[in-house]
Amino acid sequence: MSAVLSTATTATAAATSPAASATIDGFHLVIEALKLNGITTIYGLPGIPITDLTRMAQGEGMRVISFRHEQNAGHAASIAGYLNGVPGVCLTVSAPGFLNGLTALANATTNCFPMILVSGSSEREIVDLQQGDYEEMDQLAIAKPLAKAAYRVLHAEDIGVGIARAIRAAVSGRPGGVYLDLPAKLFAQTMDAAAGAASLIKVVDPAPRQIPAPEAVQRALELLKGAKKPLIVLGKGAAYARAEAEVRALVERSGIPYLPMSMAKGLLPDTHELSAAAARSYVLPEADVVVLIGARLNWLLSHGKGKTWGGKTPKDWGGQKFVQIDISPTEMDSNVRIDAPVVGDIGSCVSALLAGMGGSWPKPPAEWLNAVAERKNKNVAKMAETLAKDPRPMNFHSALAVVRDIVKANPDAMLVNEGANALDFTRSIVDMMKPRKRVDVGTWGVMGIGMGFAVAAAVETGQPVIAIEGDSAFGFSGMEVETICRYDLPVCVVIFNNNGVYRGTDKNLSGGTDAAPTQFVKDARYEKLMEAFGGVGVYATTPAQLRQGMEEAIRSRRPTLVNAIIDETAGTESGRITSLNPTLAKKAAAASN
Ligand code: OXT
Ligand code: ADP
Ligand code: MG
Repeated sequence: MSAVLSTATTATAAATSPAASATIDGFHLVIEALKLNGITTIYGLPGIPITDLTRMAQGEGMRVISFRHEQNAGHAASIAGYLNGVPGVCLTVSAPGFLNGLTALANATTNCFPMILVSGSSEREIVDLQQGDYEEMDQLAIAKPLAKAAYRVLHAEDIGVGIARAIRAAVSGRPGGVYLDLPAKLFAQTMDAAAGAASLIKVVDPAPRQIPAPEAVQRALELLKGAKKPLIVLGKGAAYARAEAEVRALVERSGIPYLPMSMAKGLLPDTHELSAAAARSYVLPEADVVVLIGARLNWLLSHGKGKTWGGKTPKDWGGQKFVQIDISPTEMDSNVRIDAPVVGDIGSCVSALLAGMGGSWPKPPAEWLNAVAERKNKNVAKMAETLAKDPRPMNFHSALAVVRDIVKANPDAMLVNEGANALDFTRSIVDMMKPRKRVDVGTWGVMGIGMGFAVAAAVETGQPVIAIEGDSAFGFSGMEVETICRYDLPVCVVIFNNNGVYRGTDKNLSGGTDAAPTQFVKDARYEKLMEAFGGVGVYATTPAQLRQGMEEAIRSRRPTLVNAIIDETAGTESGRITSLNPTLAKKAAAASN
């Protein structure tokens, strides 16, 4: 506590008269409360009323990463939270800045990423009477439905409690986004420095282990023991839980094939012999008992029913039995019956399963393992054939063959990925070898995470970052290349430039001269954007140029943007989720009847 006291006193002394040197103000209480809890970086965008907070935080030794748009700062904070298990903090101004941060807050809540959106706000008395204050908005009310929790602090002596509550809410149980409203007047409030220091709370055990009930573990083991075609599905919850050692032991001891969801790739190396990623459409309908570990049965898993799961009609259940390991009890039965719910943190639950399995556990029947391996090998061989081709113009596959090699050679590098085709092809072609190295559009399939995630990935890990971006996807956060250059981050952005959303060949249905809604300016020179801020721009029309550009970026650690020109006819509508497009879904349904 003495450290808090002395820093606070020094900082306050600089800003106020000597007589008032034993006081601390709201600004410094916020800073000290964050630092006390191990939060050392703020992602944000300054302005009234938080400009001085950003300056003072930097002055007090925090890293302040200042963005060009709050949405990107928010996404950065959320992925920092995911990578560290400590909430990432995004700081914004009131109304418009706050609103700009909300997409990221909601996305964090949806994806179970712990973050705290801290926004300055206008005066309560004026806001509540709607008297038209500067940037007036009832921010707390607006944030509530989009956040796991939302709090407002009115008095300096409550800052410690407010930040403690925000931290606990963000990381305990199912993680999520928390909103913390700090009205302008709060920052200038002062209190006795010793009392201020005493009011701060260092949160003890913010994400306590949650041990599963022994009978739940037993039920799951009995179900698994009788399985003929068991399958494990790993989700990003398992990656977030840092449960890779336990999960690996479970997979290897049980000998059960596993399917990684997108951000769970690398939890075990994608080259693991029990990975069934390349046999996805075979294992889901065929499996008889499925163990979900930190993965929800949402749209990405076709809600656990329908044709993907072997149902006869699109709505049928496939008849699988499910074990689900999750920290959130209400996740159970959310889409289909969960026969063996195991509620607790993944590390504790998987450890309990391992303990219950004892020394000897029967491997799954050889017919099942052989069938999965056969299907997987066939798909891998087919993919290898496609990747070996070298078409002109370059297509997604020939470009990704290069990215795959570079990621393989740099297993510690972070991979950020967004787009449609640029996302889906990357996911299935680029193997990940280590946990929490792949971050992407997640549960919402949201575009715009790219540069925010890239900045935070570089800041938080210190590793090189490779961002594989559709040209449309990049546009949502592209201005942050200035941020990347300003902080001189080792980020290599690769834009898969196919002149548009999904492809560049759409037609204006009216026959008019306006471009079609999905088309962009042809042959746009995105690399010049990076050059404008002092980074390196590369224009690549061949895999060799792409390889050279990426290798040099990783070697030099200089901000680099490779504009990779992709055949504009190569993509498909919505990538791999064409079936969700209402018109195409209707056509497909008609064709299958
Ligand atoms: O088993 P089968 O035979 O089926 O084969 C599978 C695997 O077994 C196999 N596989 C392998 N084979 C060989 N070797 C290996 N290693 C291997 N691994 C796998 O490959 C296939 C496919 O495997 P996968 O991917 O696992 O399986 P599948 O069936 O695809 O999985 C299903 C899903 C649902 C889990 C998966 O598809 C998935 O995760 N999808 C995520 C989709 C997603 O989120 N997409 C992003 C949103 S699309 C759309 O909304 C876009 N918008 C609108 C918009 C958005 N999103 N946000 C905002 C704020 N505003 C607007 C926009 C604007 S995308 C977009 C921009 C698009 O344009 P860009 O220019 O950016 O991008 P381009 O398309 O590139 O132009
Ligand atoms: P994916 O998109 O990879 O399938 P989801 O985001 O759908 O993953 O699911 C992640 C799940 O992990 C959520 O249901 C969440 O409650 C759960 N989860 C997050 N952290 C933990 C943890 N430490 N222990 C157990 N479950 C967790
Ligand atoms: Mg595109």
